Amino acid sequence: MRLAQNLYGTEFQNPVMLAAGTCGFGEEFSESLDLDRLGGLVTKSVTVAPRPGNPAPRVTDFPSGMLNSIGLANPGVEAVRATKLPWLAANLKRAQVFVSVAGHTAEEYVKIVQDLDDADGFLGYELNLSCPNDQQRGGLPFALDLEAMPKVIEACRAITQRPLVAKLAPNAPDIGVSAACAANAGADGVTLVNTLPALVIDPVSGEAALGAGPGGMSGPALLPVGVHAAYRARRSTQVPIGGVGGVVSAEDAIQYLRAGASLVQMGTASFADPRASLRVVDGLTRFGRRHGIADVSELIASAKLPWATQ
Ligand code: RRO
Repeated sequence: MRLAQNLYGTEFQNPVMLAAGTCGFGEEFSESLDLDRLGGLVTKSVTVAPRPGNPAPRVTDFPSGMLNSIGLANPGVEAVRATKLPWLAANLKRAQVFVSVAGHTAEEYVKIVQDLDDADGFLGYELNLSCPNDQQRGGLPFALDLEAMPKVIEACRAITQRPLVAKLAPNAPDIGVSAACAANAGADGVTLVNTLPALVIDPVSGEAALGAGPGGMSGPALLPVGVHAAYRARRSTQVPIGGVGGVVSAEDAIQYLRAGASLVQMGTASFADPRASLRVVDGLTRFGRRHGIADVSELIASAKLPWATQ
C-alpha cells in the first residue's frame, strides 16, 4: 500500500506522526527510533516564557489509559528557536514537523508565531487550543469557547503563510461545529483530539493521584472518542484531519483513516514502547497487502456510515 500523501503543500511519506507533548522536540526521542521514517511529529507546546510545569507526580496510569498534568513545561519560544529548531533542521529530512503553540491570549499565540516564522526546521504550527491543564487561563480552553477560538486562529492566520492546524478538545458539545469554526477562521487543518479532563483519586488517602489534582486522560479509552470526533469533523469540514487518541496498532490507525482522518498521531503508546509508531507504519503496509488496498487514500473516509451532513 502506498502510504505517501500530499498535504499542506508537501509530501507526508506516511500518515503516522508523534503527538504533541509525547516526543519533546524530537531530539529527546531520537535515540529510540529513526524519526525520519515517520510521517512527522508535533513538538511539545511552546509558550512565550519558559514554564517549569506542574508539581509531581505529573503522570499516572489507570486500567484503561493514562492521566497527565504536565502543565505546559517547556523552555519558552526563545530557547526553542535557538536550540530546538536547529536540531530539527539538521536532523530531520523527510519527517514533517509542526510546532505546537500555546498561550493565554491571542497576542501570545501571535508573538510565538512571529518569533518562529522565519526559522528553519518546521513546516507549520499546531495551535494548541485545548490544553486541559492550564489553570492560569481559568475558564474554558479556547477550543470550547467558539467566540474566542476564531480570534486566535484569525490573528495567527494574518501573520503567517505556513500551515496552521487547530488542535481541538474532545469534550466539545459538537466537535463537528468546533472543527468547522476553526476551518472558517482560517485553519488549514484540525487535530482531534486532545486529552479528556479527568481525575483519579486514591480511595484510601483521598488524595489525587496527580500533583496538580485533575489531568488529561489518554490511551486506549480515548480511541473511540477520537474516531467519533474525526467522523463528525469529516462531515462538517473539507480540511485535512489529524486523528489522535488511543492509537496502539495499525488497526486503530485505520479506524481514524476510515472515519475521515488523513493523518494519525500517537502518544501514550510510545511511552510503553518508543517504537510503537514504526510498528504502526509497518502494520499499515501489511494491512494494505493483506486486504488488497493499493493506496492509503482508498481508506480515508471509507467507513460504512452516512456521510451526508445532517
Ligand atoms: O502540558 C500539559 O499538561 C498538557 C497539554 Br499542554 C495538553 O495540551 N494536553 C495534555 O494532556 N497535557
